[in-house]
Amino acid sequence: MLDILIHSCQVIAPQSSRGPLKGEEMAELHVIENGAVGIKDGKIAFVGTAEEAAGLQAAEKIDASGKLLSPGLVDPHTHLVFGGSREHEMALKQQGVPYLDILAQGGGIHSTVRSTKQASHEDLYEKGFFHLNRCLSYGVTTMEVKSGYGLDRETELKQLETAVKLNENHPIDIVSTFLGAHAIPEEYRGRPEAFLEEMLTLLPEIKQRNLAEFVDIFCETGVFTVEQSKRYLEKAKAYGFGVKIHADEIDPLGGTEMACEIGAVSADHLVGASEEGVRMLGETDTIAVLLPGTTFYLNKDSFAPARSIIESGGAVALSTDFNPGSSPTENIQFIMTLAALKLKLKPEEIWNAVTVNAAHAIGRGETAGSLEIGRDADLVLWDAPNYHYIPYHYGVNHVNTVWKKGKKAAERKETYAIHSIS
Ligand code: IZC
Ligand code: ZN
Repeated sequence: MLDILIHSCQVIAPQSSRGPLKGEEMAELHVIENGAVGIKDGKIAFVGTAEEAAGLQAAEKIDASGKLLSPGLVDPHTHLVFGGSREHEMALKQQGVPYLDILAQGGGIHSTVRSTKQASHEDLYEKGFFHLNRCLSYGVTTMEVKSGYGLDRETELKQLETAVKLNENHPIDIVSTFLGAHAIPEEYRGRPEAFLEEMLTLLPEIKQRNLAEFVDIFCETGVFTVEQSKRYLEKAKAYGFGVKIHADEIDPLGGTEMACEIGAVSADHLVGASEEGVRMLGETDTIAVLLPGTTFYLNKDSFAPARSIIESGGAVALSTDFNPGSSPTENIQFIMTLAALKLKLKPEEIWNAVTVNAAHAIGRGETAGSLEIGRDADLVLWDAPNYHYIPYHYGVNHVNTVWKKGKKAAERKETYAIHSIS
């Protein structure tokens, strides 16, 4: 006897056990029309058609006619734990002041570092919990969270410890990344190498206390060069971390090639990736995590070369890049719309990019981003008739219900008219 049977809806059932989907495979989405999914003891126990499910016993049967059922989404690149916010920079943006100029003038990331240093563990935890709730409400059940707003031992550890506690207490599963190399703090101005050495001294403790699985670096003009990033990430690998990189986000420096060369699990952003970088993504296992919300919010015209990456045989994942500066949004559904319009991804590619490939981009190919028997029942029921609908009807939340490990974790709550005018 099943605990729950959700039936009579369109089911999309990507399978991350097949490995990340590369090139043309990305357009293959497993869809069951008039489908059904059964849950037992927190796991997926049945996947098939509504006819096949007709005889099954279940404690609760949900008629989901006219709706869509998918696995919980995976958001593989966020800076979720931070103090303060940066709405005061909007006027500068409107005047056309570039992101890197704001950073060089001591604003941007530095502004968030100041707020994060001031915040207590409790402040960060409560704020993080609030944002996580929003991510969950948009259909995310697993996500990556980076540090990087401390740039010193104490505050970086405070951020990582907060993420661990959030992971323990919130339904969303969090995968942590150490991004101490996010900017060069004032005390180290002109001495990036010395700062990277200092950040490397944190790695043994982070490893030993299991505070992060990945190490990331912001490889960008005025931050860290490709050479510095390569040396830093190679050392991180030697300590046993998986590595990620913010590559070619604003200026085309060659971080994409370097990421592929050193076997990074993912290379993220890639707006300025070179042809060689795109070719290498097709030939290696490094996953391209694309963040079109950031390009949109930085007010740029040119987006990451997603089609070329797929045509070269690469694997693309999508993410919000949720952070207080270049992408203040938890809405991964809006990112799916940008992926359709700006990256020219097909709906099937988009769904694989926020499930299977996103899971592999954070080392969770075995546990997340999948709708297959035996997996955790992380599911989203959508107020949408089919999977094409989510990227299409944009800027609003289509989630009806989210289940995490078979338990209802979020439900649509909207403001309805309190009474009708009769
Ligand atoms: O806070 O601006 N790009 N890091 C690299 C960011 C954006 C986050 C931020
Ligand atoms: Zn980022």
